[in-house]
Amino acid sequence: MYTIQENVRIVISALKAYNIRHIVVSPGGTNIPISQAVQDDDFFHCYSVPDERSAMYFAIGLYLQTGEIIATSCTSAQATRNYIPGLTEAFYKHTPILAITTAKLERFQYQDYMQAPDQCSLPKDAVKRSFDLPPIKDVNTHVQCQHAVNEAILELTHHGNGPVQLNIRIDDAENGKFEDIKLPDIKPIKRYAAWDKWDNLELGNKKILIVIGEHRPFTKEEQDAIELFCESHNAAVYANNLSNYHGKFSIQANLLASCTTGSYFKAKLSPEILITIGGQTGDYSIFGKLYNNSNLEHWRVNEDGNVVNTYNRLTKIFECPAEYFFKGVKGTPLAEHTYFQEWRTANDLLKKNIEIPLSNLYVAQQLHHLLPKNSYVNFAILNSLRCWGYFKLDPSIQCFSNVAAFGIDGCTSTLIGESMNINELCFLVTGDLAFFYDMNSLGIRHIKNNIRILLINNHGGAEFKIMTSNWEEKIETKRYISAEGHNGNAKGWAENCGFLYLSANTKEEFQKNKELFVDKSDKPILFEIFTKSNDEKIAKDIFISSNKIENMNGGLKSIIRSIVGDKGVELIKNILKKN
Ligand SMILES: Cc1ncc(C[n+]2csc(CCOP(=O)(O)OP(=O)(O)O)c2C)c(N)n1
Repeated sequence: MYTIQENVRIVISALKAYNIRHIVVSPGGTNIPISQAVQDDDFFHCYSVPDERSAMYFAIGLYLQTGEIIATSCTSAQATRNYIPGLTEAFYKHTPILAITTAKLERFQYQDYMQAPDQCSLPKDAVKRSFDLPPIKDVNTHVQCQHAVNEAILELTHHGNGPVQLNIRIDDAENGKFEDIKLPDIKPIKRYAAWDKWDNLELGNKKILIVIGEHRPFTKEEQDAIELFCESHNAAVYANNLSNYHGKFSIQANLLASCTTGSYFKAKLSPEILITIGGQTGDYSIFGKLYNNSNLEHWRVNEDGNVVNTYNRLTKIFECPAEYFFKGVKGTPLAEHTYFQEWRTANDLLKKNIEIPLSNLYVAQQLHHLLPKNSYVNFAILNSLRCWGYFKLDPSIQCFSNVAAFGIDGCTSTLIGESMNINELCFLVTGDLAFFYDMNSLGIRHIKNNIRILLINNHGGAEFKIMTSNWEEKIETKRYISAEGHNGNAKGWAENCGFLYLSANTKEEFQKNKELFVDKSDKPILFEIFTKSNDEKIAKDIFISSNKIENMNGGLKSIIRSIVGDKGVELIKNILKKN
C-alpha cells in the first residue's frame, strides 16, 4: 500500500535503488505519505526524532558511524527551518544527508495559506543544491521528477560529500489516499570517476554508437583513442559538421537520420549503447531517433560529470576527458564491424544530386565541395545548419555554430572573432533575420578580407514556414511568426562597411558568382541570394521524400534503385502489379 502521489513513490523507490537505508523521520501531516511508506518496509532502518533541529544533528551522527548516505523526512511549514542549523554543520562537515522536505503546492506560497512558507529558500551554505519535485500530472512532470531525484542523490557525493534538499510538493487533496500500488521502477544512474574500477562495463559485442556534439578539432591522440576503441568494438561514430571529427568509423548521417522512420531506425540502426561526447549536437534528426529509444542505454562522457539526461536513457556518467575514457575501456580488435557497416551501407545509398529549387539547400548542394581546404564555416541555427548538415565538407574545414544557447543574435560576431588570427577564408551561412540581427558587427573595424558571408534572404524566418507547413490552413504565418517584410537587402550596409557585395535572384546568377565568392579577394565578400520561403520547404521535402526509408524493405528498395535507377524501379513495380 502506497500513497497515490507518484512523486513520493518515485522518491521511495529511488532510496531503495540507491541503497539509502537509514531514514530519520520527524512527525507531521504533509510527510505522512513518506512515513507510511518507510515504516512498514523492512528495507529501511527508521528512526523517529520529533524535533527537526535535533533530527538533523542525529542524522550527522548516524553518518559518522555508518559512513552511509542518510535520509531525513519532515513536514511542511517551520520544520524545514529547523533543519538549518544541522544542515549548516553537515554542509561544512561534508556530510551526505538527503533532507527530504515536504511542502504545499507552489501556488499556495506567499498567499497566506496555512503552513505554506517557501521551503526552498535555504541559506546557500546549508545544502549543496536544492531540488523541487512537482506533483506528477503527465509524462513531462514524470520525467522531471525522476531526473531531479537521480540528480539530487548523485549530488550528495559529487565533487565531495554534502547535504542536498529534496522538496516534495504534496497535494493536500490527495494526502489521505493510499492504494495497493507498486513502486515505480527506478534504475540508478552510476557515475564513474577516473579512479573507479571500470572492469565490469559489459560492452561485449553490443552495437555502440558514439555521438559527438559540437567540438573543437580533435587532437591526434583523441582521434586515435576513439579509433582504437571502434576497432575493438562494434562501434560507429555519428558526427555532424559541428563535431569536427573525421575518424575511420565516422559517418555523417544527418540526412539518413531524417529519412528513416522510427521503426526502421530501431530495427537497423539503433545502438544498444549510446556514448556521447562533446557539447550539444544541434541535430534534431538524431535526437528524434535516440530520445526515449528503449533499445539503448546512454553513457555520457564529460569532465563535468553532470547528470545530463538528453535522451532520457542515461545509465552511466564517466567524469573524465573523452581520450581517457576511450583509452580506459579495453577490448580486442574485431574482424567485422557489422554495426558500422549497417550505417555506412544505408548512408551510401542516399541521393544528394537531386533537382531542387533555388534555396539554402540548393546553395549547400552546389557549394559545399567548392569551399577551400582549411577554411572555417559557421552556420546560423536551424535552417542553415540543417541544410548544410546533409553534406560532408572537406575534413580540413572547421565548422561551428551557436547551438549551445541557440541564438540567432551573434552568428556573424562569432565568425568575425574566429577570423581575427588566421588568413584562411571564414564563411558564414545565415538567413536574413539572423544576419540583420547582428548586422552591426559588419562595422567592427578589425574585419579582414577573409570574411565570406552567404546570406540566404528569403524575407523572413523560413524555418517557421517549414515548421508550420501542416498548419497553414489554420494559422497565418507571414506577419508575426515568420516575420516577413523586414530589412530589404544588405547591399547598402555591406558596401558601406567595405564589403564586396554580390547577389543572385536565380540559379544562373548564383552559378555565375559562386567561384568569385570562394576565391581570395582584397575585400571581405557578402553574397546575398534571394530565395522564396516556399522554395525552402519544397527543396527540403524533395530531398527527404527522394530518400525516404519507411520500413524494413526501404533499404532494399534503395539498393534496387541504386542499381536500376528510378525508371527501373517503376518498371519492376509495374511488373509486380501485373502479376
Ligand atoms: C535571439 C533569438 N531570437 C529568436 C530566436 C528564434 N528563432 C530561431 S530561428 C529564427 C528564424 C531565423 O530566420 P532566418 O535567419 O531568416 O533564417 P531562415 O529560417 O529563414 O533560414 C528565429 C527567430 C532565436 N533562436 N534567437
